[in-house]
Amino acid sequence: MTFRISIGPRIRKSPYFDATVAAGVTDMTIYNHMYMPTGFGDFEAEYRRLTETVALWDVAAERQVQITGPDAARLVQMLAPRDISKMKVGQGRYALLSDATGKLINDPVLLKLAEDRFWFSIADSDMEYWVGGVATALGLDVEVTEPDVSPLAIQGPNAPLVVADLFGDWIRDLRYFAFRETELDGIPLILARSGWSKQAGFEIYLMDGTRGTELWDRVMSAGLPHGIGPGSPNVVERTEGDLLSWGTDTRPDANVFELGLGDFVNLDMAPDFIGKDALKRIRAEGPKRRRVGLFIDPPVLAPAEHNWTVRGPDGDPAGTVSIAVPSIRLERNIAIALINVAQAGIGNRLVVETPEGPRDAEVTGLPFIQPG
Ligand code: THG
Repeated sequence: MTFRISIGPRIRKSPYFDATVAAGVTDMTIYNHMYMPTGFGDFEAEYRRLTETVALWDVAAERQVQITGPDAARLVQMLAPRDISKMKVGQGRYALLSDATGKLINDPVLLKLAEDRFWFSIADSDMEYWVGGVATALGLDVEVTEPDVSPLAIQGPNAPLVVADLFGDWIRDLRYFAFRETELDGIPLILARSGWSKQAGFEIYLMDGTRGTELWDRVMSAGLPHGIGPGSPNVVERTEGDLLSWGTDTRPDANVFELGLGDFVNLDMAPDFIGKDALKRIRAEGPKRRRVGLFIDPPVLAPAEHNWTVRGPDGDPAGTVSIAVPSIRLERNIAIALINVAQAGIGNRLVVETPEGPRDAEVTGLPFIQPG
């Protein structure tokens, strides 16, 4: 069976929509109520571009939740389990959002644009309502909006060459997640060193949604000598490098520690934040599940992200696979799974219930491939 998704105003088009159609997009998903390309018809070529040359991605669906006003920093600190007091204007951070029970409800990148202006560059959940709701409950003097801002990612080992040709050599001095407001042929934008891959990369935050095609075409032209082509967030590369995909890897009830994100929370700092008590308790008790890698026995699997059940050798439930793919660089099936701690030891043998039947698997550490 094949079916189509009806196009209507409830699902939004990215400013790069027309450009990606012209570039031959074949697969789309919906993320933050917006179409987002996931394929251009030749997965292997797209993977090679990302890992060997450079790829251009429409990630406009990574929407911004903007917080402005006198209480902006207070609100951000209440939402984010990291110490933001030392963040300077022009810096970014990976800043998880936990609810009061320690559950991961989004894992945005946080950008500080001014002392009283921040963006959460969000994953696929409705954060504008959460942020606005918390501001309302606390009676804070802020405005919470979704601005006209649309990220375009340039990812791959040649990304610095393309971006230096477009903007100049200063881009080489940007630290990870740092950004600068600038323009290109009069197109207003922010250039950041970031992106959802383990390759070198930059993101352009377009600040005028009417100029998406112009920007896409300009970057494509600059990238041609460096081997650029269209691509999208890459399921194989991200699994090899262990980048978390919120909503795919998280499970509705998974907390920050189970997901292996403890390095991104500061439980011992003075400021309060939502989830602090719960996360302290979870840390003290120890998480019940752990995010691990699995090597799944041959033959080659079709990529799948449909929560396959994992069992112990006696058939007892052990957890869930969130993503399983054939690794192109390792030439074997790899998966990311959330596994009960007792069965999550490296080298432990488990059984994965795939749609083609049970498959033996072995627990391994993450990431599968170290960057660099
Ligand atoms: N860019 C922008 N917005 C985004 C994403 C992005 N919003 C949605 C989603 N991606 C947010 N999630 C992540 C997850 C991981 C990373 C970035 C965004 C990431 N992690 C690095 C890692 O795990 O190695 C670095 C983390 C660190 O050391 O601080 O880059 O991609 N605009």
